Amino acid sequence: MPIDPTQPYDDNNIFARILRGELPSKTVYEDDSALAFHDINPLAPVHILVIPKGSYVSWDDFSQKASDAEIAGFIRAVGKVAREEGLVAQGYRVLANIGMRGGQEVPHLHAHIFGGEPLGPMLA
Ligand code: IU
Repeated sequence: MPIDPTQPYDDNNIFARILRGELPSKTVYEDDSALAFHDINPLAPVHILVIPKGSYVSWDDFSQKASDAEIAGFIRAVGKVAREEGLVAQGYRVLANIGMRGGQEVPHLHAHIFGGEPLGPMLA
């Protein structure tokens, strides 16, 4: 069920619980500002989620409230994960779903990284 991106941050959303170590994830990368892990329902041979460590529901509040350091850290983490996964030479896709029409289901900002095969014009 897509979420309302203007809702207050829910400390018990699934990604908050992963960040606190209360739930497991297949982590591929972690630094001070971001965590990256394999999506449990991969839609491509490589499907990784990158999340900021700060408590942001969506791109909307992240882009307004996060510090420049948090934003830079998140963007750099996405690029680093793609490089470490060997995706750069063949290309890959970064996608963030935002709110109802974007189809966002988890109310903690996440960037999807897709790769490992030709992706076509758009993922459904
Ligand atoms: P969305 O952009 O909010 O629609 O994507 C949420 C993603 O989180 C989706 O691809 C799920 O498969 C993924 N996911 C996950 O990796 N682990 C979980 O425990 C849950 C969802 I819930």
